[in-house]
Amino acid sequence: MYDNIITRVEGRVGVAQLNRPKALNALNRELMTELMTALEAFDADPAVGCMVVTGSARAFAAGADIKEMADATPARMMTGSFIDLWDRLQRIGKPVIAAVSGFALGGGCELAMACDMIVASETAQFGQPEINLGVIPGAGGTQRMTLAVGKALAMEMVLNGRYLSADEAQRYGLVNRVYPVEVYLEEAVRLANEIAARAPVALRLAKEAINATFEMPLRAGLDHERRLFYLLFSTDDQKEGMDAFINKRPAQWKGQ
Ligand code: DAK
Repeated sequence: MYDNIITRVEGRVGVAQLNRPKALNALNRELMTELMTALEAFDADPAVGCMVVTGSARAFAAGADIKEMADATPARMMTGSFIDLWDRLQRIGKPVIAAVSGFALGGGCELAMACDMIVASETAQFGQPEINLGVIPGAGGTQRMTLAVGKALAMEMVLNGRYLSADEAQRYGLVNRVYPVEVYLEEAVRLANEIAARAPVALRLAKEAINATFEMPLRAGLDHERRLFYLLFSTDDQKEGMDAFINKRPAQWKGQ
């Protein structure tokens, strides 16, 4: 069905695996189009509760495709809808986990950071080496990396091309969990299935509320959170969850 990615459903988890091994999963337009189409299809599928985006053991993704970008002009980049593809990820309502092994560089690192959580293998390397190409990150690297690891380290990474190992990335708050390369993907899917078993509408709104932190001042974020909280009292799942607690039984979520 796709040429540059492989998709499958494991339990209630939609897995999208980047598959351009010869280019270390460099993110060209075709791959990004397929990835966004696949994630949107998972988002619309009630059998899927959470998603995992992954690559290979050697490379999550070594960045945007430098060969595709080399001759670009500003006008072509602005009008070429490449940026729109990246923006589509922000409109996915269900949680998305990046399962990262090997190189996560440039756009690869930005793609992982645009997901909601990162599970890494011990061999993962995170970096924003665009400075070596005479450019800077263009898909969130200067913003999300700084928010994740702080100004001091972000400056080193973006100005001087410093990579973070998986352990460093976890220590500095970029990565949720680190596992041996043999099991990182399985563990990411296990975590995703745990999340997928939770109340679906609450999951969506929880993700939306946390992500609002990066868009709004605190007062507006608190007000937004409260409105989402009130909204959940219109769902069957809220009634079910609280009744299940009171009657000491497991809740049965309907996603309504
Ligand atoms: N693009 C195209 N091809 C790539 C690539 C890339 N980013 N990375 C690797 N490849 C290709 C290599 O050219 C090589 O192909 P052949 O020569 O065999 O045909 C093959 O993958 C294997 O790579 P190497 O031979 O280089 O393998 P090594 O193990 O020696 O080195 C490496 C691995 C990952 C250290 C090295 O390949 C490397 O440094 N790659 C480039 C990393 C990089 O600079 N990434 C940042 C790219 S700039 C935006 C959206 C996104 C972006 C910007 C804006 N908007 C929406 C506005 C993102 C920009 C970037 O990511």
